[in-house]
Amino acid sequence: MENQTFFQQHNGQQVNREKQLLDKAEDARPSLHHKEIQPVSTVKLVRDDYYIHGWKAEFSETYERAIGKTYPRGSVFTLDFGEHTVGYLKLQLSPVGSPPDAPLCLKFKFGEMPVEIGESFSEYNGWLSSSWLQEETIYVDTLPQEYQLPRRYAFRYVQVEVVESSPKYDVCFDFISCTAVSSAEKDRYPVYLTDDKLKNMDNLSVKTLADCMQDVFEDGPKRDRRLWLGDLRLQALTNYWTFQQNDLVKRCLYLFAGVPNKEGRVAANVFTEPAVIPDDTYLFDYALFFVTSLVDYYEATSDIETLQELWPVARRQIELSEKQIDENGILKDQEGWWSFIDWKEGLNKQAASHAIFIYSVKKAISLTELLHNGETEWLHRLLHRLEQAVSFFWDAEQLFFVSGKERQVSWATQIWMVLAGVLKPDDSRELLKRLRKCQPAYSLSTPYMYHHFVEALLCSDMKQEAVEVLMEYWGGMMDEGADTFWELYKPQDASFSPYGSHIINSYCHAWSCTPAYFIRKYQL
Ligand code: RAM
Repeated sequence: MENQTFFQQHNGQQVNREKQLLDKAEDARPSLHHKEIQPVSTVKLVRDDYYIHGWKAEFSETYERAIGKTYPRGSVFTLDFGEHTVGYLKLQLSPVGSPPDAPLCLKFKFGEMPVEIGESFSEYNGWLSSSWLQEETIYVDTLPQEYQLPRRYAFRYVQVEVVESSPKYDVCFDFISCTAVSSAEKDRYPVYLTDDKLKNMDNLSVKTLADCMQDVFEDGPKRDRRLWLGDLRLQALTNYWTFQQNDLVKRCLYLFAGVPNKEGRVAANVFTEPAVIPDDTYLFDYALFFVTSLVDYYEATSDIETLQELWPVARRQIELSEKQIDENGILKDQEGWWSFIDWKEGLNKQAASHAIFIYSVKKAISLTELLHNGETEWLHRLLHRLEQAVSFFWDAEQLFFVSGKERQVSWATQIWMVLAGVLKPDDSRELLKRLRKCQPAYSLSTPYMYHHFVEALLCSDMKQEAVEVLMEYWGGMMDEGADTFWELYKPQDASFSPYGSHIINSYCHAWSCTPAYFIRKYQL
């Protein structure tokens, strides 16, 4: 019955409503800022097992020297921009020798990391499309010419190959630069840190966030270049402590709200070009993060109008999630990609998702209290049912929460239970200590889940342990030469990728940008 009403509303009135929401998203579209960046040098890619993925970039010659030279066909060189860059490559090309009697053909390969230049893309056999690998071949009919590559790339290194000029002329690059783009403005909350490593960590986090701030908060400027809810939530949190470009958060919330499915569920991610369309991926946890992101947004901005307007969408996520609990208030388990939680093979997601539900309902209650919309009672009843069911997940012998039929003990489950606040503070602390001591096999895979670990430690008054994790994990990426923080990082397995190849991993990734949030919010 409830569904029927929703469907009826969906046709007509609802469609208008969605258009209004998308118009609001459009109104909050940011402008992109441009900055010209020049390479600092050329580098040689050298195999060296001491370095991450077995490749190091060794200084070859300065940029000034490199552009003073002429390049015959067959020449290959690699530019180093000295930092992670997102934008459009521009070159001034001139012929040297006879008049150019044939088109010039150049091939470019872009890499956020040395491995992307060092290894051949033709050997890529991961399961994500190889078209994510950044390369491009151009033909230039007339010379001299200033040429700008049409596609935006994310890189530090660019390999340039002169595939063809002609026997009669060589090519000279009078200048090479990148028009870098980002919608990030000014860091409004800079911190003065005495510890160099923390300071550098803060800088890299802010840089990671800035490079992901485009027309929307992208998950990664190399891949997927898309607005994902789980990533948005963490970017928004970091943004409140750095750029404070709250209109960009608002825009993203409206984008999700404007394209729900017929039931009213928000998609896990949306495409924004050429038109706004939701992806056909729906995740239990990500949908609930619409609710929590709205609360976070309101807390940061006091924008009551947005809160009022988007509350029905948030409410609907809770209603739909409520349908997935059984008569005992336990969230039903499902197979596969129904909830994200983490990139961990074999991870059972039931208990962590149940905890996320509790976490989100608690946040929603704080909203309804503000809105005085008479919905607090319903949410309290739901919360009570969910909390009652927590005992179902507790294993009194192992002293851990377990998940699924197999009663799996994972890090993710314990962490989310702590964040959901289902234990008394002392018990949460004990649980986290036990977790660190016993090291259950279902460990954490991504900076995304490590974020939640650090947050759980900080919420449990374990500041020192939180700093240790930041230093070990994000500090580990820095020791490996990170310019921005990565999508995936497993200290014991540098080649880890859930996509079958570390070449396709993103090395500037939204969900990895949160050290700045921790450092600033918790004054680490
Ligand atoms: C990948 C991306 C994205 C993440 C999803 C779940 O596609 O890394 O950031 O949110 O997975």
